[in-house]
Amino acid sequence: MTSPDQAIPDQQHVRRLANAIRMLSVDAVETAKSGHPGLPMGMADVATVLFSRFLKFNPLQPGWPDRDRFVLSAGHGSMLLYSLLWLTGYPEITIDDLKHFRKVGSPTAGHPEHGDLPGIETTTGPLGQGISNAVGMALAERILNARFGDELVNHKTYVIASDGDLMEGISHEALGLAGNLRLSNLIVLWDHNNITIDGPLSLSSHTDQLERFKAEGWSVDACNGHDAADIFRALESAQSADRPVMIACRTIIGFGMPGRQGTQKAHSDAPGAEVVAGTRKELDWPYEPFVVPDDILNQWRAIGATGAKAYDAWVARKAASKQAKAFDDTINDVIPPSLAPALVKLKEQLSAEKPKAGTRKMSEKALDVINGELQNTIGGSADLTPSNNTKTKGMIEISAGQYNGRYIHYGIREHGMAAAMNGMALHGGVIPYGGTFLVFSDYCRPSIRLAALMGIRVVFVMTHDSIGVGEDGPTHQPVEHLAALRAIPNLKVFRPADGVETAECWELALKDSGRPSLIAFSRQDVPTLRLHHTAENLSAKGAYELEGDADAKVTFLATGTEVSLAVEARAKLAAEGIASRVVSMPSWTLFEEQSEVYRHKVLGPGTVKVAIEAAVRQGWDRYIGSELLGTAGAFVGMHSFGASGPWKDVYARFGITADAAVAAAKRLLK
Ligand SMILES: Cc1ncc(C[n+]2csc(CCOP(=O)(O)OP(=O)(O)O)c2C)c(N)n1
Ligand SMILES: [Mg+2]
Repeated sequence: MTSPDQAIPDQQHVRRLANAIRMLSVDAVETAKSGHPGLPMGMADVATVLFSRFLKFNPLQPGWPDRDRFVLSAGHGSMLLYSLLWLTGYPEITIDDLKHFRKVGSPTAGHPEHGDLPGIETTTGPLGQGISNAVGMALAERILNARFGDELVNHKTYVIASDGDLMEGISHEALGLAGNLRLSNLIVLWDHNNITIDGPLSLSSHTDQLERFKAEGWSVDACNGHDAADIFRALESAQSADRPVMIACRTIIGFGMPGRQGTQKAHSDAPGAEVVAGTRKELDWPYEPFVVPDDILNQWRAIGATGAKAYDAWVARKAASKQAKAFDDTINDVIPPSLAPALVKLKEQLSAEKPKAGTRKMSEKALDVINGELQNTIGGSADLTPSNNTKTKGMIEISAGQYNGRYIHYGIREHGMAAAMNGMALHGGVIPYGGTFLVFSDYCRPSIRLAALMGIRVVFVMTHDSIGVGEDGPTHQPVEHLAALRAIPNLKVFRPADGVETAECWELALKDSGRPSLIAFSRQDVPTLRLHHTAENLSAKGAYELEGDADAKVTFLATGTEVSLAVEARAKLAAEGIASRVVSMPSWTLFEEQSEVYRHKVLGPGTVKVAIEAAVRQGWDRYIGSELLGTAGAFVGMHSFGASGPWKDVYARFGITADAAVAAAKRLLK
């Protein structure tokens, strides 16, 4: 509700509503013989006040763009969320789903999985991710608010975060970002129960969280998390804050579970029949498992129904708004049909002009076109803007109170940036892309993994993609990263060879609304290789023959900057009368999705294979054969960390050269 009822909630009333959450959680965990009852029981009162008095939501319209977002960052407390979804009347969740908590095929997974049920705004479980996604959601809200005004976009993001969420390093990045951007629509409810798995929080932390948040520019407050009036007071005063708010809710973990409450024993595990019976008694809940008496259920359903009025009013406002169509297009992240021809034009221009440049610069050229055609791309970088080439002409910066821009300075917060981008994509209405060095993809990896798991459109721009980084040396030279990223299911990994492939890969990344993409770009210059213009996106199949002879004896397989080495190697072989072909493989991910016939043909049956990539060999055996089985082609690439020096010297030092590829081919032909 936008303007919460002023009446102070009645303690006993809230307690009884909350006890429904508590017992459903206990019964579900007991039935599953696993799970986490402690958090749902501890935070039930807080959640009840939030859902009944503040949260703007409509279970019958879970996709309502102007709903408040509720993020259970401490995903282990999933039964809190599932109970609330069922109690408030989301039609997609049934009492049977609660009975099948943590069972294969049930939407009530151990931790909340976005997409399994409406109302699960993001996938949580890896601590720290949810609170960081929430920063992105709150930011997306402000960006859209700046564009469409209060009448269409004016909502809050609420987070329940646990001790663990706040101890994780990523939380530091997230709250620094939120504080700097002064996201006053973000409210974090910290489950301040002083307990973690190993025991009292004091075993591992004495952080003064209130001071910490304050230092990052947040407004802070504290309340007794079992006192309805106090919770209400804190939440109400948070509504008008001029900065993000953190409320420390002092709670007792496992509230109502005899012998376990207040201790780490309440955190997880089935309590057992005796404790369950004791809890029923303690909470004065004399009903069968999974039974919520009508009076309580009806009250919960009434809470769920309250938001319909606000929803209807919003629908009416939108219908009357001149911006209705623009808003719908934006919130649905429609890619305008003009994008494809604009990128084709760029490809044609590049094929004609043949620039010699780093693919990161080519990425900027593609982004110039993209950001001109799309209104909802939001760029950014983790303090490497001039290196990542992520900021294009005329992009206005987003800053505290100024949300009408399109570029975010995430600061030196790679993990926080990746998680915030996930949150922005989940919110909808913006398509985030953000950059750092490929070597620091490790710093983003848990969030990249979650983007892939959720299947959301986020574009991770990773420049300086090999030993071609040069002088900065092995700390800055990725070698194992491409292999590690290719191992993440549902992540599209791209490594374009030149400006033309770069434009193609960008198009493929943006067009796919159901998957994240990661594009690796070079620092060092490469020649334009696609000299014959095609309107067709040749990168769409993941790999294709760039050039070749019909009677080829050798196939060079390469990605990114090494494709030009393959082209050079082919010319050298040709001079010796040996026919060969060059296959560019900008995306293994997409190549693997092609028909067997296509893949077979592209790989060049009957030819010897030489793979060239300035990265570790892992994965290449699939295309060139196995050394162990004696069927191997050759691999020209990295077998160790890199070295500091001018990039050409580093390539020579590790034997990644056209001559090495030629020698390898000849060896195989013998
Ligand atoms: C990144 C990450 N590390 C470890 C875990 C395993 N884990 C789940 S909950 C938890 C900490 C429990 O303490 P707290 O966050 O305070 O939750 P509470 O027990 O109070 O519910 C840990 C270590 C995890 N889920 N995510
Ligand atoms: Mg805790």
